[in-house]
Amino acid sequence: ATANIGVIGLAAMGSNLARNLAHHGNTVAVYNRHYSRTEDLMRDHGMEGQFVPAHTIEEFVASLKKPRTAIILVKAGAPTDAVIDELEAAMEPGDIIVDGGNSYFKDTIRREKEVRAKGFHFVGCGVSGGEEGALNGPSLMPGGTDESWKTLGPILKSIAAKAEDDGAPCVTHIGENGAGHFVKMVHNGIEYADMQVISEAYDLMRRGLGMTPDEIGDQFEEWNKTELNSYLIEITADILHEKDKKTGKPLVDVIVDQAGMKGTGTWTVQTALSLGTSVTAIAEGVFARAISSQTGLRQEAAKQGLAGPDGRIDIPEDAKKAFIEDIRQALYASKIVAYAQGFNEISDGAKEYDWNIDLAAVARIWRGGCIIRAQFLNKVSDAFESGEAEVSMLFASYFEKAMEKAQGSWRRVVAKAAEVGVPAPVFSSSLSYYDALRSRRLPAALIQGQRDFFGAHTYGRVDEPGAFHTLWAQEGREEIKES
Ligand code: NBP
Repeated sequence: ATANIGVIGLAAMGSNLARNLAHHGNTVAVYNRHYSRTEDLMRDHGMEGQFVPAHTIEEFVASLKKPRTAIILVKAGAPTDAVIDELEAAMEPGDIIVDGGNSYFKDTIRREKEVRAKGFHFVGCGVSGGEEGALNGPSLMPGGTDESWKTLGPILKSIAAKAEDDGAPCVTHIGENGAGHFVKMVHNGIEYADMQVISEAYDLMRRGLGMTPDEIGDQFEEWNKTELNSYLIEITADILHEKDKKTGKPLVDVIVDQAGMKGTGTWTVQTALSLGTSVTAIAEGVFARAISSQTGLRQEAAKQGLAGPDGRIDIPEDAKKAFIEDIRQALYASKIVAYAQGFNEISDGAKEYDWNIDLAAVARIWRGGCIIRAQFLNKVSDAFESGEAEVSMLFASYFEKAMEKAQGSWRRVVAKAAEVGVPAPVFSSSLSYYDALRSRRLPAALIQGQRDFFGAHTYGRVDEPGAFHTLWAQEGREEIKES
């Protein structure tokens, strides 16, 4: 046996990760169900490092040094279970099975339990950064035992992206069993919100202010020099500057306006709903994609010609610049809310599933390699590091100040969007979330009254402990104390 790590599944992600491992001095056993992919990898990239190609899973396992460590990169779901079964049959207790696919964290919790019962280690590892990241340095979110981290940690550190500011590898041991895939899921949820706030800013400049994609691209380029500096802002500028080869039009204008999704955003929201965590910015990001793809509904709406203003923001030329700055501030404030909500979901998940997750470390490993990589994650990790963000990122002094500064702009933008009829679901729901947090008293008191009225669900009183019920049907409406 010569290989210190193995990769199973050599489609886009697996072959790139295997190459990345080989580039960093690992001897990599490689195996794919159909040998043709293994052949392709060896033919096209075999000279890039040390690979040990295998025709069968037994051959693959035999080529691994102990403790044998195999990273699975096959389609999430049943294919992953099938490969785990095959590995278990060929491996020995003490060996480490790593699932690098986009698995649902509850599947990972189940698999970890089953695999551990047979004496193996199981690591569910979130991998972010797409194919490019897998090759040149992803952000990695492994969950599993401390013991498996001892073997796996140095290997993962060698291939992870390095943060621009301090060169730290973008990987940390997230926690036990499903913790890594949970954090990866929330990462993707935040990504939905982040992409949507950028799109809302674009829409307000495009439809609202009548700017061209080129002009807006220039604006994003400028914004990328501010606290918004991030991968997503950078690629947005590039996309907006791109011209269609066929028609010469801005490419963005020939792309169908229906956003796809693969499900991790939906999982983030479903999980938040069951945890009772408010993740409105993420949810609106997911719903915005959903409505974009409800083609029947949109076609019918177009036929009906629903009444409303035309989206144009009528402001004098000399006020335009200030309004564009308002939009930038609204984007920043909404983004901060989305991240605050995402981190709350991670905290609530950690409580529910008994994980000890270092939120500062999570923010640090998102600084490089992944899609949401951004300068501002340095501030996020500082906020968690200092303890100021323990309850919410919004309470850390840096973000408190940012929100204070942004807030006038944010309100103007949300009000203007509503007035002219440009949808801004994440801008506006984030502002509502912020205002709900600021409110000393919420109208939930009235809801409790309603619940007690029709369902005798009881309510609490502000001046006395216990549960109370009003006999609404009775004359005189007597209140009774239930406990
Ligand atoms: P795919 O998700 O397209 O899966 C293709 C691979 O799965 C092939 O190697 C295929 O083998 C293998 N496979 C299947 Br399908 N069924 C199998 C089975 N029953 N037994 C053994 N192998 C089986 O590949 P990918 O896009 O490279 O993604 C791999 C994983 O990484 C997925 O879980 C994905 O969600 C995750 N991920 C992807 C990205 C991305 O940007 N693409 C990013 C982050 C995470 P075959 O060649 O023999 O058919």
